[in-house]
Amino acid sequence: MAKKTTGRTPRAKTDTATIHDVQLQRGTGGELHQIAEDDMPLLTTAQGGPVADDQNSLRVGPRGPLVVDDFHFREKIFHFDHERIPERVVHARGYGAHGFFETYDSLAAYTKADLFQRSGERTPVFVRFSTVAGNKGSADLARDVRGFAVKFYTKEGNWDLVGNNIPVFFIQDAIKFPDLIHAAKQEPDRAFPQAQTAHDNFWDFISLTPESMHMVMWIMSDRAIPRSLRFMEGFGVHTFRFVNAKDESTFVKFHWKPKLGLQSVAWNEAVKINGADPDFHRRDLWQSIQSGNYPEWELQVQLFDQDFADSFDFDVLDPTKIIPEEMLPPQPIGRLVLDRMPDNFFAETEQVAFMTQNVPPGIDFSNDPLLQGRNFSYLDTQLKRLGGPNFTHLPINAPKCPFAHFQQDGHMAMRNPVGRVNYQPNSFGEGPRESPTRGFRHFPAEEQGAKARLRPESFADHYSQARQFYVSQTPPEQRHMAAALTFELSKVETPAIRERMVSHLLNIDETLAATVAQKLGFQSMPKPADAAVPTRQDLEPSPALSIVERGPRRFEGRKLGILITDGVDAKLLKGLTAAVSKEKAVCELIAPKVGGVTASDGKWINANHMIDGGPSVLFDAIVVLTSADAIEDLVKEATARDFVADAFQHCKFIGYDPSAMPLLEKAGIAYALDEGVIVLPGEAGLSSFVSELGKLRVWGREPSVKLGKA
Ligand code: HDD
Repeated sequence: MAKKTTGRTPRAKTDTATIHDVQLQRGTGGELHQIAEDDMPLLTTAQGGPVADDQNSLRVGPRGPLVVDDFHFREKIFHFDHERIPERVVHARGYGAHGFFETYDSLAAYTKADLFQRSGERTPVFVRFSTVAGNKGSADLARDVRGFAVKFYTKEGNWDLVGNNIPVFFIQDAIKFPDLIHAAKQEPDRAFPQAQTAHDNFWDFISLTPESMHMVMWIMSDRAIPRSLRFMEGFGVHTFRFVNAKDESTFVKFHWKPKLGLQSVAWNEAVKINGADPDFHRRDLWQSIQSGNYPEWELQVQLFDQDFADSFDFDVLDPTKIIPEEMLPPQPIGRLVLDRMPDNFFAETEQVAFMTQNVPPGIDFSNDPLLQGRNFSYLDTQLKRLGGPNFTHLPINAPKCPFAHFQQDGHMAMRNPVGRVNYQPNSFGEGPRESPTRGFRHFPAEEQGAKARLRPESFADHYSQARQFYVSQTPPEQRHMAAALTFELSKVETPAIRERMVSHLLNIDETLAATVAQKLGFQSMPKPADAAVPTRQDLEPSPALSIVERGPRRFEGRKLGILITDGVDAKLLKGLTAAVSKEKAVCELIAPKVGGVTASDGKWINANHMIDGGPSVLFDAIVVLTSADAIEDLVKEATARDFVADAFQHCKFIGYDPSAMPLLEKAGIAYALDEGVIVLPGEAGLSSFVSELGKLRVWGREPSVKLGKA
C-alpha cells in the first residue's frame, strides 16, 4: 500500500485527480471575489499543452525518484534557468517609461526631420534613465553620471538620443572607453567597490587622463546625486547636425530641461537613502507617473553655424567642452512628457536597445570622434545582450512606422519577408526599393587629411572649462565639491595617485586644491600638473551651471514627510495636507507604530510608514505634529530623534507644533533654530509655510552643522 502523501497544497492533490479550490480575484476597486475554476484561464505549457498539476513534479510513488517524462517540469525549469540576459556592460541599472514628445513650432528652416515639421505633432517615446558604473542590482543614489536615453518612434524610423545628465564626457576618443570603464567599475581581483568611483583604479586612470578634468568637476558636484530623475537635466553631449530640405546643415546641441527645476541631495543623505530605499529613484518615477503627476522636460537646442564654431574658443567637436548657455542661449523646441510605465520591466526597460546611429533624415552626425566611435559600439552590444540580430523585432525596439526590407532568418526571426522574392533589384516588380529622394542621405561634408592616429591641438585645453564650472557654483556647491573630492581621494590607498589628482586641481582652482590637500593631510603641496596648454583661460562664470541657481523655487512635485502621533491636532494636519496638495506636492505620514494614529478628534489616521521605515532622507522637508500626551514616548524613539536631526543636518525645512519641542531638544537642534525651523501653524499661515518650502534647503545652516556647532 502506498504511503500517505504529505505537503499537499490547498489547490492540488498529489494523487490521480487534481482538484482545484476556489480562487480569489481582485476587482476594479481592489476588493477580492471568489471565482470558480472553470472561469479561470487554463495554465498551459509554453507549447500550449494544458497543465493538470503545477504543484508537484512527476515521481514514482510518493517517496520515489522523479521521472524523465515530466516534460512540464523540464520545460519550466529550463526556461527559468535561462531567464537572465547579460546586463549592460555600462548603464546596467536603469528605469524606463513611455511618453510622448510634442513639437512646439515647425523647424523646417533647420531640419527636414519629420517629427519637427508640424506644430503640435506628437511622437511616441520611450526613455530609460540609468546609472553608469554599478551593476543591475546596485543602489540608485550612487555618485555617478545618469544616463538619459530617449527613443523617438518617428514616422521616418527610430531616433535615439542617447545622452547623459552631464553635458560633457571623460574622454575625447572612443578608443579610451574600455579603459575608462574598466577603471571605474569594481576592481577585477576583488570585485569591489561596486557602483563607486572612490577607489584607486578610477582615480589612477583619471589622474593620468587630464582631458577628464572638466567631467571630474561635474561628477564631484551635486549633479551626480540627483534628488529625482524628474529633477535633472539631460544632454545629447555631442555636436550633431540638423539638415534641412535644401541640404543645408546647422550644428545643434540638445538639452533637456526639467519642468520642475533641478534638485540634488546632500552626500550624507545619499549614503542614507541607499540603505533606506535603494530603489529611491525608480520608486519616485513609478509613484509620480502612477499618480498622474507626469514628469516633463523641455527640449532646447543650441543652434550654430561654422562661423560660430570657428570663432569659439574651443573645438565644438570636443565632447569634453560645453558652449555656455549665456553665450549661445538654448531655444525651446518641444516638450517630453512621461505618462505610462511599462507593462513589464524586462520586456521593455531591459530589452530596449538604444543606438546612437539611429537617426532619421534631417539629423546627422558631426565629426566628434567620441560620437563616431559610439556609432560603432552600440550595435555590437545589442547583439551580445539580446542574443541575435533580430532584436528590432521586439516590440520595444520595432519602429512604429511602416518598414520593409529583405533582412531575414537568424535567431528568433519573427517577421520574415513573404513571397518568392527576397532580394533586389528583381525583375518581378516585388518588394521595397530605395528612394534617393525620401531615403536618408548623409550630409556630404568634405573631408581631407592624412590618415593618422592623433589628437587635434584644438582639443588640448583641459583646465579652462573645468575652472569655469567650479567658479560658476554657489559657495555651498563649491563646498560639496571639495568634500566629494576629499571623500573619494580618502578611499585611494596609493599616496601618489592622490598627489597627482591635487596637482591637477592646482590647475583648476588653487583654493579648491588647498582645501582638498589640507583635508587629505598633505604636508606639502605638489607641483601643478604639466598642462598641454600652459595658459589657463579665466572664463566668465556661467550661472546656468549651478543647481542652486536653477532651483525650482516651488515645492511642486516634492514630498513632505509628516511625523504624527496619537492626539495629533486633526485640524492642523488637514490644513497642512490641503496646503501641500494645493502646491501640487505630496504628503506622506509617518507614525511611531505600523498602521497609524488616533487624532485629537478621535478619528483614526492611516500612516504611510512606520518611523523605522520612513526616515527623513526620503522627504524634501519634514513636519512633526504630536501632542502633550504622546511626546514623552516619541522622544524615547531613536529613529524619531534621527528623523529630526538628519533633516536639520541636511539643511531641510522643518515644521513643528509647539508640543514637539522636546523632540527638537532631544535631537540637539533646539538651540540652533534658524529661519528653516518653523513653528506651525505660525502667524503667516500654512500656505506661506508651504511656499517657504520651495526654497528646499537652508544652505546657510550647513557650515555650522558641519562643524558640529548646531
Ligand atoms: Fe554609452 C550605453 C550614454 C559614450 C558604449 N551609453 C549607454 C547608455 C547611455 C549612454 C545613456 C544606456 C542606454 C540604455 O539605457 O540602454 N555613452 C553615453 C554618453 C556617452 C557615451 C552620453 C558620451 C558622450 N558609450 C560611450 C562610448 C562607448 C559607449 C564612447 C563606446 C565606444 N554605451 C556603450 C555601450 C552601451 C552604452 C557599450 C552599453 C549598453 C548599451 O550600449 O546598450 O554600447
